[in-house]
Amino acid sequence: KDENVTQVVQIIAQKLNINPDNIESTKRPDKYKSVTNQLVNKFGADAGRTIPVRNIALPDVSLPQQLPYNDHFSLFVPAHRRMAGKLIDIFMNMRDVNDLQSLCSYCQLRINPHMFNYCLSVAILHRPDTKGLNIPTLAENFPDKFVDQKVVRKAREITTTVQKGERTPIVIPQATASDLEPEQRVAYFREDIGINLHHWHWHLVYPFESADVNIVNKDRRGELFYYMHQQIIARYNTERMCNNLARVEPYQDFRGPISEGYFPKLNSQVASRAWPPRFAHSRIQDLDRPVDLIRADVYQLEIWRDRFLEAIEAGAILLPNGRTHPLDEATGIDVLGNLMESSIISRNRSHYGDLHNMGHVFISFAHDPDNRHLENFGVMGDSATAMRDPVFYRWHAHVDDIFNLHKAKLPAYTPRQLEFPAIRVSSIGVEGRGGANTLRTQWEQSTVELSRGLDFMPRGSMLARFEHLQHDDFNYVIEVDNTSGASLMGTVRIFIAPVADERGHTLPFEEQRRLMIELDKFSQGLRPGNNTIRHRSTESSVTIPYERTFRNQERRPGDPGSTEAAEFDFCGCGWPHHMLLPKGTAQGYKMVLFVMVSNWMEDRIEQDLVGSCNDAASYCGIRDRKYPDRKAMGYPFDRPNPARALSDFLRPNMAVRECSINFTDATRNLSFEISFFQLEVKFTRK
Ligand code: CUO
Repeated sequence: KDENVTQVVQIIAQKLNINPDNIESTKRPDKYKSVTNQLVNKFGADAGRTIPVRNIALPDVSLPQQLPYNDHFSLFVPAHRRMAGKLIDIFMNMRDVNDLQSLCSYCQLRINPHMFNYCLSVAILHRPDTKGLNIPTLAENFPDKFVDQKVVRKAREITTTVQKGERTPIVIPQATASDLEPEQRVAYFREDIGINLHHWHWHLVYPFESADVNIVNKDRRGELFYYMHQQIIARYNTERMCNNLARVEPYQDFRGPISEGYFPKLNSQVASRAWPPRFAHSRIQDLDRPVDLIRADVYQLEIWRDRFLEAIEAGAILLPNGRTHPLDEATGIDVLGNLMESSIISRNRSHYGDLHNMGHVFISFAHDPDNRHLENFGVMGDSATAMRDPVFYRWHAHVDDIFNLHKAKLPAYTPRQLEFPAIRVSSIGVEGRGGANTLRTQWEQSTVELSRGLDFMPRGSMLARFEHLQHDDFNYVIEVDNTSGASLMGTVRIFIAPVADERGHTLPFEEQRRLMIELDKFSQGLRPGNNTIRHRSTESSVTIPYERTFRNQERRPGDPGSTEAAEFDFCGCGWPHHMLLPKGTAQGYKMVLFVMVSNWMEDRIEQDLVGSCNDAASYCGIRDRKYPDRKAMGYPFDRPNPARALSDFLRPNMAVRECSINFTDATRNLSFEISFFQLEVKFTRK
């Protein structure tokens, strides 16, 4: 074997759209050479680095290979999940990084690229020897899941016809529908690249299936599934209200039509197919798709749902051995979350089934339930694209309603559970460029580099511009009085929520609490006497910086800057900072800012956080650690309370402030350059 040839193939083959059959032929040295020569000719001097590949005894990858190379891959389709679970295990069990690399070289052109990318990303996130390794975000490898097909086509055209220095950026169109479609008003949220990347990354950190149960069974995983998606619904509903839309209607009548249509305007490069649309008023139907090994009736979804309702009503779930397990205050939501999702740590999958995942599947095949048109699933079938579709929020609103039934069974928090004796919060406010208690939002234009995500040919830079929501940075200013005479530690929890419903009526507590958006949570030392806490919005425990959403520097442990690189794997999970605040309105959208200081001694989890990424822990948890707050996620708004209004709920250690979010329909002069391939971000503020 010619080792140099092996090396060159491993690097270059991945960059080119090679027919896998040609690569199969690499087993035979003569053909192998001819392919290599082709590659070298095509790629030329740009192949600057070679990677030696160890010859290993290959594990059996026949199960994952059953998914055709050019098909779509869905985490929600049970058969795909099983194949992916197997591949994750194979990757996890490789002896060391070199063996893993050899296996990857083998798999790369034999395994469906979407599944390969997903499983390798999960393995890199979870193997102890790859923890410092940066994983490429999906936007790098598959920009076609994030960008209008017209843009990709245009970019190809320009890179072949226009000289490098003479290209002007393509503008990524914002509209997937016209003004006739009211849902279009919140398309900037649904189709935001950062939001969709967050969602994909979250499901990567919390995979459904693996033989290594530790990968799936993370601390309070089921509860985080509930909470992260609950927050998405709270944010989306607020966003809708800013745009004169009513809160989302839960999708609960599985026999009724789905009034919203969605035409994604995305084209899959791997499958060379447009992502199928869903026409308005479609209904989900019984599925019989042998090609996906799916045969399921809508009736099944209803049965599973009814079993959840029964369990919640009874306050206990049924276990496979016929016994029951109580849904208690501390762990009930976690148990339910795992049953609902469902993952392999569901306590009784044969009884409670696969409600949430199969909801995605039924909806995503509404256009072709029996495969008669040979169409693939719609965007709801892929965690990287699902949030683009209005029906995603309708489905998750229903899922959230079910969780909320359980929360409603729990006793309301007592004053003792809410108060922090000796601590009085006298005020909260915000200060920023908008002046006191006024937050400002506007559009911002960013530039993405598409050239390397097109077809991996060295064509020179090709930029595309897109617009997204942005807000001015601000500070929270919180006045806290500590009368204990000693220093104390507090947990500061900050939320924001609308004050009025769609018709302008003041929101009752029960509705408002479900719209509470977590903005930040941090621990804070409190000296005896008055304390003025100034805390920057950019330090939010919910978000990751805009640059990190897209960033992917190719660094490895040991490389210069690797300490920083170590932060970029798990840390890709996090709500994108540019979407921290709702859009607001031109007149100023009234919201209430809420702060609570609770006793950190009761909240804290004793654990070492050195070297771990924890800056978006609220929605993502902390890698290999416990969720860093003992309280229920969403506390103190996770359960109902007899209070009629927020003002009745307040205790001395809480404060509120009405503020307004003022939106300016203009584009801020801030430019970013993001390469989809390297995801290297440069930005300059002018
Ligand atoms: Cu994240 Cu339904 O769980 O998409």
